[in-house]
Amino acid sequence: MNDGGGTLAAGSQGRKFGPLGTALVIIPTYNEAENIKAIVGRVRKAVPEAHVLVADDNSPDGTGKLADELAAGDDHVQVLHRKGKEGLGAAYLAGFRWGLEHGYGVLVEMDADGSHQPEELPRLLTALKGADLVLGSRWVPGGRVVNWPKSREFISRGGSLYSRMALDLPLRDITGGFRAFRRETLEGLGLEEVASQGYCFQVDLARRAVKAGYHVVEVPITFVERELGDSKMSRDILVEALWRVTAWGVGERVGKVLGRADDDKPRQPRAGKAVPVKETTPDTGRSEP
Ligand SMILES: Nc1nc2c(ncn2[C@@H]2O[C@H](COP(=O)(O)OP(=O)(O)O)[C@@H](O)[C@H]2O)c(=O)[nH]1
Ligand SMILES: [Mg+2]
Repeated sequence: MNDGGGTLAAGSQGRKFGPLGTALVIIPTYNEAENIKAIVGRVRKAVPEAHVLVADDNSPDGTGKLADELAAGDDHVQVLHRKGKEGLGAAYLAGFRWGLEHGYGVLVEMDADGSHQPEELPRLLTALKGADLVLGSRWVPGGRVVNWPKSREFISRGGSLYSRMALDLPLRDITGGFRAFRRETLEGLGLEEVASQGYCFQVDLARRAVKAGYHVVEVPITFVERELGDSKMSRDILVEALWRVTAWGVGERVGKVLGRADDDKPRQPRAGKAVPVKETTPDTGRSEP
């Protein structure tokens, strides 16, 4: 299904959703000098009304400086300079905080390396009109990966399957990082408690959203493996994901046995209720478009 309406994956139906505010596309970078200009340009073209925040971890290859040059010539582009490499999760948490503080209504996660195609963003945003969280998904009908070695596909599919079973999540692509959140969704996830950093950061957010009763929709995407620069995937990142997902799964089961079902209770009233959403105007400190 490629109509942007999304595939129902989890959460309640029949809800009314408020209008979407201005979107901020957060792009975490570490050594993406070869990719940053092209990816920001593609986002600006695909969704001209959206703003971009590059969250750079002081990349030794000068990505941050290139991003500054882009920002100097475009009032829709901002750069968050961080002191050093702290992992994808920490960069996103800082980017979310910045976006929420500046009043954005939609926060988007997107990689810098072209794996997530900006041209698919309008479909994610269309689906978000009827959802709390939209996941770009490789593993629902219509989704696919291009130029991935079988080994990467095996790890990715296996990671989602394991997370799905261990955490009892009705989702297909749980480790993906092309996502659109309503600000209210992020505000309800308890981000201050999130400590995960690599792939399990994505699992952690998806798990929190489902357990909190949010309406999560998966939209098929075509994921294109990077052509330039290097992947930061490492054995440590995989090990972190494996132990954290396992620990969460065991924790949930033990909690159930001991009668603590808190995790399964929605943090927010869900079914049949509209989430109050106010139209927000980002305060970027610059003149508005
Ligand atoms: N700020 C920041 N970005 C990171 C870090 N690690 C990875 N990234 C970015 O996260 C995105 C995904 O990383 P990538 O290496 O492509 O992972 P892969 O797609 O799983 O191979 C890219 O835009 C990276 O530049 C980090 O420690 N800090
Ligand atoms: Mg990548």
